[in-house]
Amino acid sequence: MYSRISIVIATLFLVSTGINAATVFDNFGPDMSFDCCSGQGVGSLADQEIGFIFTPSNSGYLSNIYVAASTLSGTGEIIFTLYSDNAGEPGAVLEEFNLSGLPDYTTDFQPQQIIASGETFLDSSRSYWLTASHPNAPDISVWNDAISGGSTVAWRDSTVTSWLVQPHERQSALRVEVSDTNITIDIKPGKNTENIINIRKDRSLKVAIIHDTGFDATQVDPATVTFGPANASPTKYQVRDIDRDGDADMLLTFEVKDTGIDCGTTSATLTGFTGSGDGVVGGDSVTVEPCP
Ligand SMILES: [Ca+2]
Ligand SMILES: [Ca+2]
Repeated sequence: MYSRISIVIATLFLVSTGINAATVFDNFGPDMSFDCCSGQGVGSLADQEIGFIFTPSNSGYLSNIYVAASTLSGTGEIIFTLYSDNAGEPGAVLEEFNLSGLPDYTTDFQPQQIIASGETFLDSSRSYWLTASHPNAPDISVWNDAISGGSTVAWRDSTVTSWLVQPHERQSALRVEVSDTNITIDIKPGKNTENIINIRKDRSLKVAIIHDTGFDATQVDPATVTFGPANASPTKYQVRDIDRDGDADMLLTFEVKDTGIDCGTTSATLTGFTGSGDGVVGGDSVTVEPCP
């Protein structure tokens, strides 16, 4: 299914922009700056959730989100949820991201990178909502504001069954990046589908980019590939027919310690570019052991 869609989208990009579209929404200031000392607090009321609507400037598969999130009290966790837009308010949940270990509010910190699954397609003719909520209310975390810009926010708490949508003088800090093409990757190709990674014993990890209808895996430039929560670069690569279907796939090797895969990791995403500059993204599940 995705192969045909991918071809169409890649073609549209070449026609419409001529370049790979990476950043499709960004309200960070120079050097990823944001407001240290203003933001949307979530968690103070049970299940409070707040977010704003944005429209991507180009279409593509969601690969990365950057936010600035901090903790005011409690466990330092926050949940970001991406929704489709349903007649001016958040509709269906498209993807959810949990962040933990947030830095303290009003301190100087780097924005957080959230690596998406690569499966969610963002359409530039549509709008989307990204909201923040707290898994442990009444602990409070903060989605820090951008330096400038207002927005339309949607808000709800446990006493409100529907969304309240209203204008707001601020906008939360957000960068959204997409890739043109969703690709099929196979972590530990040929092994069982659980993709078990022993983080004590395994030193290297093999990941295959599979040649699919409409996507030639050998077109990926290995030098542009990053993998896992820590954006590891491959230590080596080779072109081989991994799935034995007669066409050439690409096999990449990573050092496990470079990938950032750890207890709590349940999937890993690979991104890269083809020689002609199209962004590619794909994900696969992992099972990490030994873990408590
Ligand atoms: Ca596998
Ligand atoms: Ca093959």
